[in-house]
Amino acid sequence: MEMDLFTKIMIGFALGIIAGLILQEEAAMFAFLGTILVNLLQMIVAPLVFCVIVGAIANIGKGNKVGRIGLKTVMWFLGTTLFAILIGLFFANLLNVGTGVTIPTPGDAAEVTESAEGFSIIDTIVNIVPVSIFEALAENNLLAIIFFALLLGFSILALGESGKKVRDFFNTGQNLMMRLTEIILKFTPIGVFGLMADVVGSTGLDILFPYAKAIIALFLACILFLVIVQAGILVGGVVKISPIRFLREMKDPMAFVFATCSSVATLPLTLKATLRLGADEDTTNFVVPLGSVINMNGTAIYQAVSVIFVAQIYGVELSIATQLMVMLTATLASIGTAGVPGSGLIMSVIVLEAAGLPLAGVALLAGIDRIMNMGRVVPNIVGDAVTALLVSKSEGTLNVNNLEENKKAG
Ligand code: DAS
Repeated sequence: MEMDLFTKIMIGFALGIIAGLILQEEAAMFAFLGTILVNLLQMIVAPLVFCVIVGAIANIGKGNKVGRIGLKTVMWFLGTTLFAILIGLFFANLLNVGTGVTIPTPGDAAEVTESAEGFSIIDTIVNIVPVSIFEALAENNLLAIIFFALLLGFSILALGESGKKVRDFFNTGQNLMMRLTEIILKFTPIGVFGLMADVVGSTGLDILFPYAKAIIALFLACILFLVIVQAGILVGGVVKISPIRFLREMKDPMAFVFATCSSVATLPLTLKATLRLGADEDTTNFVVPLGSVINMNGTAIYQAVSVIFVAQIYGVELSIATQLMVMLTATLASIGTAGVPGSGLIMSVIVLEAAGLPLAGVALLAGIDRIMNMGRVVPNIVGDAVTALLVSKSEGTLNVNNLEENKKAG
């Protein structure tokens, strides 16, 4: 029987700790395995984001109604994502998730701190428009990649029927990149082993404390986000569906996504539950699939927690300007995150890069990624269902009372 990836990562994690304890400083010889993992994750970022965004836009359909629904949907997606990041930053700072151990910054520490501080808003805006898309792809310049991908996606949309071949090309490209992500993540247990051996070899078991704090911060932030935004404001207040009923209908997709860590794989279940809750079919079929690709509230929380975790572990102070940059990048990173297991980890490459933090931090995060993924993926799908209900309500098509009818539809 094949062991699942989670079990393998946990074995790599445990063996890494044992090797570090036994070999102490000499365990540094395994550090290169962690570096290979970081390289692999960096390698996939640009093509993954590019294909995900182009595919998501090129598939949204046309017409006035779609335009109106689309605008409301995207505004709500963005608003909740920003709020999610704030909650993530709050809990990460409250628990000081990265304190308890300090790992020396790889390379020149001064350089790292300097790049974290030397950030300018004007330069960032100018850099959104790439001189060359190939350069943007080569440099993992997320803003520029998203800018170009959006333009390309809308151009494909404008081509209508004659753009079918290009659309199919990008749809296949999206699936291809997701498959490639799965393959790359198979290396995670080995990378995690090398990294844990190195870290435990040089700092002992102290790293386990920040790990525990980061996991707790993420879960608390996700729960609070679900309660305030989804259950409180929407389900209870605006849409007026009782949270109990919402949970009853959503429990299957929530349990499934918790186990599989994939919003895309959970899509059929989320669609059915949203219809049963009373959202109309057109809205549901537009909002939920789009959300499974671009709306990742839990991933946004995760990016906030992970950036504070890595900064504190390496003893880097994040200025206010850098924290603002983190918010912007984490929002975009969550949009570019594919709905497959581990993709949030891949996107943390971008967020750490934007904050000028050592990318070795990604390998540190890889050790606890599956557990973090289980937590963050639940708000990801709940956000999609709630947005569909909200948009449906605003269109006057929400039908929350007729549960039997909705059951048939779902
Ligand atoms: N696992 C992704 C999802 O399916 C998101 C992530 O990795 O953060 O939603």
